[in-house]
Amino acid sequence: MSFAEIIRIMDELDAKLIVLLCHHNADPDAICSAYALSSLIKKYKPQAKVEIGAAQGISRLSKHILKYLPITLEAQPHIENANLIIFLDTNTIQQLNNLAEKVKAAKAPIIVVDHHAAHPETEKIAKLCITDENASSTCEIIYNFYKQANMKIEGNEAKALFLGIAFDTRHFVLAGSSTLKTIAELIDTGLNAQEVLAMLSLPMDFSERVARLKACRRAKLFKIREWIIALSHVSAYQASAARAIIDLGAHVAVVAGQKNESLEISLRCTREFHEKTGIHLGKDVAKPLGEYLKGMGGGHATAAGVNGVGEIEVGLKRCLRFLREKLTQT
Ligand SMILES: [Mn+2]
Repeated sequence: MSFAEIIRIMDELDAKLIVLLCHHNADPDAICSAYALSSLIKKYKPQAKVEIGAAQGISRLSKHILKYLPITLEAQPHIENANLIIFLDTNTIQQLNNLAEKVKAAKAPIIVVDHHAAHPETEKIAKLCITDENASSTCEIIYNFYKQANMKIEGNEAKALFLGIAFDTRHFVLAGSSTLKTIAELIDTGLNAQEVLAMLSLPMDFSERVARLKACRRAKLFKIREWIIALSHVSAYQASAARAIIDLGAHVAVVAGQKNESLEISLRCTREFHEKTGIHLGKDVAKPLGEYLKGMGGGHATAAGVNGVGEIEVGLKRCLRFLREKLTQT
């Protein structure tokens, strides 16, 4: 399975409009792989129009990257007129959110390019799935397309692929030997690794810095068994503040904020806390806390959030109680 097959399908269809789609809240791997693939397609089909669309916008970090790379995103990609649709970094149609209905209604064949295993439902609707679970990122797969096509990669495309790989490997921590070789080859094209890597750091607003520092100063610490739990409050940037408190050394950080009647709470914990206690912040703490606060709560094992109504003090106290109950059960 390779880029040659994509070209063959484009030739068969005499494709004039090709729409590349990224998952909702598209991350740097998604937008950068779409950008590099669009450039590669244009080299083969200079007459064809290639659009890149992302369901319900892109992530904050992706927006930041757009300041450095000339990636054009269509708010309303012309899915209905497309001759070919290609999903990037996206393995289910549900990840396309608001664009899913249009894709379902479209007549164009679908190709999936992803480093996650193809979902059985997606395999049914796709004409071709190019998936490689050994690839670090979708960008690495696109890099291999360039190699297969014997196309030189340089300039902005090289930067884009470098960024996507750096992001998905958490700045190379998760990169294996073949990924690092790819990275070395990208650096050999002449890109400045330090300079490009810096594009992945979001500049922090002044108000965010103040919010994080205030939340740390106000934190109340509790020790339950061997775990340090920090409760705090700040009127904005609760999630960022909770991350800051974890970085400082707490195992669990809960940061609340009140706006008028509504109460927002962000929860974070270390991976170690989740693994050793089995506590899932989203299911075990945020969900019941959301119900208690007459709102909603949920999230991941180590990062969760709650929206509800009530006083900060009440929300934090109840949260501590849920944690204490869970910790004394295990
Ligand atoms: Mn990815």
